[in-house]
This record gives sequence, structure tokens and C-alpha cells, in this order.
Amino acid sequence: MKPNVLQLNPILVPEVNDALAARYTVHKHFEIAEPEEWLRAHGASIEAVVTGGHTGIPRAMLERLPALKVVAVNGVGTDAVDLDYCRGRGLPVTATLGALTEDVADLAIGLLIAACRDLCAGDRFVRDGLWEANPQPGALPLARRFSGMRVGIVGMGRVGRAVAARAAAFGCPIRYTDLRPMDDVAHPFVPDLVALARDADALVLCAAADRAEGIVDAAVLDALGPRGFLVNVARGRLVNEDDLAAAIAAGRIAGAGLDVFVDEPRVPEALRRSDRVTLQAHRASATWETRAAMGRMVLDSVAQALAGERPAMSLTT
Ligand code: 8YV
Repeated sequence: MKPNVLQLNPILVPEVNDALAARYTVHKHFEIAEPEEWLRAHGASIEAVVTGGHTGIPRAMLERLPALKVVAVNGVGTDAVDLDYCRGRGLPVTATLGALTEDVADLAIGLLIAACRDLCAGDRFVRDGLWEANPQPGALPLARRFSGMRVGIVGMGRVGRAVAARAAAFGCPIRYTDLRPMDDVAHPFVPDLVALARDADALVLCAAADRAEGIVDAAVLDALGPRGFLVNVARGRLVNEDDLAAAIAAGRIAGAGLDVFVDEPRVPEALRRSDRVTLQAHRASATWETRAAMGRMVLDSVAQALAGERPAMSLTT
């Protein structure tokens, strides 16, 4: 009999789904009509959970899965999994470490350029026929140069470093903040986020959200100022979204490029309405290349755990 796997999030790469289905009996939680009842009846048979970074798994669900041998997160963020609880249970929680670094950094730079060069507003201007109606060069305001902008990176992990490498290629001076300075990073470390924002033209959020919530608030946004841009490719809850919406509406910051939000898929009206905000639907890792690589890591992690080995990508065991 094949081991039972509970999948909490759709996987978009057919080869990964095929490989999962060939090896395991896969139960798609998101397709089960009565998930609570189903869990009561079948929870004890589940040996592996496959979930997304943003979805994680509620602790109450973990408690209903006594035979569980691994939580394989198809992502790098593990803030939606109770790692301490899993550690206490000796349960490996794995992530797809390194698989999505380049794509997330690419999107961060893409969002920053989109925000400061008004790419989406320009696209709408052409697409909606407004250019023909307003052919004079001043119909669209001048934008801002990205090359050479002072970039402040919040979280100098894999993604932060990849953003730094890209921004450096655009001639951007870089400074960063994190829980502590990193010996192997040459860019200046700034312990205080307000101070980092004050001397930055753009703040790029790349931090894990396990221990940080609402760290980008009105004080940070005001330090960034009316010529500053905010980019978030990490987690929505790093930002106080009400403060951000107010700062955007009042022009207290210049603009934002956002891939993540506090309560996805709900995005505050003030952000959706503003031309100075470029929005994405949590897509930073959503390329064929990255999702296939992530899927292979998930398959490896589940296989290792069910073979009784410590998964190479375990963060808790
Ligand atoms: C994914 C993510 O959208 O890696 C993460 O933590 O949030 C994203 O890469 C998600 O995990 C896809 O399943």
C-alpha cells in the first residue's frame, strides 16, 4: 500500500504532481468537501504533509496527524508552521532552500523598476488609448531613475544577497539591516530600520517573518520619505498595511512594489487604487524553472523522511 500524503496547496508543475501520485496516495485537502470530518476519519493514516510557504499548517491540524513523519513546505517561508512544536515532536519541517532565490530577487528588482519608472501606469496609458488622446510629451509625468538609487535591504539572507548583487550591478550603493551583522557581507550594516530607511531611496523587504511583524510602520515609511520606494517580496505582515496605505494615499512615500500582503488574496483598496503602487499576486517564485526545482526538493524531502532518514532540508531535526 502506498503511503498517504496530505497536500494542502495546489502544485502547478504536472511532473511534480505525477511523481507524487506515482509514489503516494495523495489527498488534496483543498478539494475535500468536508475537511474536518475527513481529518477525523483519515488523519491517523497521513505520513506526510505537502504545503505552501504562505499556507503552512495549523497546529490544530498537526495534532490530528499522529503518524506524520514530515511537513514538506513547497517554499522557503516557514512562518506559518509552529516550528517549536514540530521540533518538540521530532518532526522534520523541510523548505526548498535555495531553489527560489534568483526568481524572488529578479521580481524584487522588477517591482522596484516598475514602481520608480511607472511601468504599469505607462502600460495602462498606452493600452487604454490615452496616448492617442493625449499625445503631448507632458501627458505622463517624469519618472525616477533606478540606477544608482541607494538601496536598503531588510533581511540579508539568500534573497537579500541576491537582491544586493543585482542592485550593485545597477550601480546602487547598498546598506542592510538584519538581526545581526553578517561577517561575509561587505555592505554596511545598519542596526536600526528607521536609520536605514532615512538614508535609502528604496527599501527592499527580504526578511523571514517568523520573528518580525509590522516592522515597517509609519515611522519607517516617514523616514523613507516622499522620494522613497518600498518593495516587499517577503511577507505582507512585515508591513503595517494601514500605515502603508495611509503613506501612499498622502504621498508620504513615492511608491511601492508589492508581491505579498497581510491577508492574501485581499489587498487594501487604497493600495489597489493608487497608480504609484505596482501589485503582484504573490508570484515571486512562480516560474516553471523555480517551481519545478522546488517540487523536486519536496519530493526528495518526503522520500527521505518516509525512508526513515533525516531530510537534508529539515529545519527542525
Ligand atoms: C510560494 C512562498 O508562493 O517560498 C515561500 O515561502 O511564499 C512562495 O514561494 C509558495 O510557497 C508556493 O507554494
